[in-house]
Amino acid sequence: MIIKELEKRNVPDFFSVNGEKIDSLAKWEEYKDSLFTLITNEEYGIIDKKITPTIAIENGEHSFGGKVTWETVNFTFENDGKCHTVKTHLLLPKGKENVPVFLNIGFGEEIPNKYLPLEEIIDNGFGVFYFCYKDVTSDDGDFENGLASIFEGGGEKYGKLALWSYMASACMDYLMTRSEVDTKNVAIIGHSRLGKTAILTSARDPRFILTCANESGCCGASLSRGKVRGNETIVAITDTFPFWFKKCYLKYRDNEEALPFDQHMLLSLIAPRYLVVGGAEKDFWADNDGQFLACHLASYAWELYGKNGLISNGALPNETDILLDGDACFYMRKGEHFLSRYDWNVYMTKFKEIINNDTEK
Ligand code: GTR
Repeated sequence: MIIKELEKRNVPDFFSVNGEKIDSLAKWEEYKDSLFTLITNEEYGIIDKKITPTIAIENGEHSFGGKVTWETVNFTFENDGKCHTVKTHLLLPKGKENVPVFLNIGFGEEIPNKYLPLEEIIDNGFGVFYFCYKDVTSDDGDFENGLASIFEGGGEKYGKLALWSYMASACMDYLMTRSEVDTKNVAIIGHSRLGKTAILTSARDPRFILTCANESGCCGASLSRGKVRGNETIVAITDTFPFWFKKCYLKYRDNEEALPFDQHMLLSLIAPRYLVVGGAEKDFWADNDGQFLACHLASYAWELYGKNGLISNGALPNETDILLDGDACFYMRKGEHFLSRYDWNVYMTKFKEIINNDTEK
């Protein structure tokens, strides 16, 4: 079944370079950086200037009936005389040490919000580090505001996904400084465009043990090749959101076969760490089959590390498949495009398993 589907999609073997198969871990490790550069050059762009932000903590009040310590942490970035401050929220179970944390890039200012059932996450023993993506920069073609205003080349050199991703890695830098945080166990989670951001971030930043890409779809976890009616294509995404990408990405509109990679190669850069790709049955736009097949293809990278990628029975996924046994996981739930409590529970289940396996060693 998978083989037939892949034939239809016609995805070249991108684990071969100039006719030579990447058939050892050493070759893969050697190739990884140039692969990431290729993907960012053609699609997302990158901000290569590293700025250490000034950190100011506003308060550390106890919320949610006293069980959460909530700090507002302001990151001020300065570059060439310009500066911008991004507000973040560190929400930790009060009094707990060595806390595993989800870094969540979110849509709303409010906490909790419809995509962030904070109390349940805290009750499961996790902390949350949260920022609203629009505090980083607006979700439009204006590269004169927020962090976009301090890094030159917006649109040409990088798109908005790269900027949100830049902020996510800055958050990771900060988490590394916090003694309450189990810095070996930090996951990144985002929904939809912010799922794309989560993948992009983790592909570059190996400090995230787990990547939760919720319904990230086109230019996220799903293959660009072989879209069918009802799936989002590069034409559709760049018609509405051209500013998420580098301008040069437009050359792949209706021209997917010219891409020198496909999205599974971005996923493969997350190996050997853990990945969970989530889909929803009615989310045709995100192309569930394409997300599943991308996990399947990317598994090759996990195998090079002697790990399992996606473990499946070889059939295309159905609406309630939860394939969490491997290290590159995929699941689907009923319903539409959304980051629900159900989804959080799947991600928390996998995260707990990772932590428990680690402590057993
Ligand atoms: C859609 C977009 C998708 C997805 C989604 C979202 O309109 O086409 O790729 O990112 O928005 O972020 O909610």
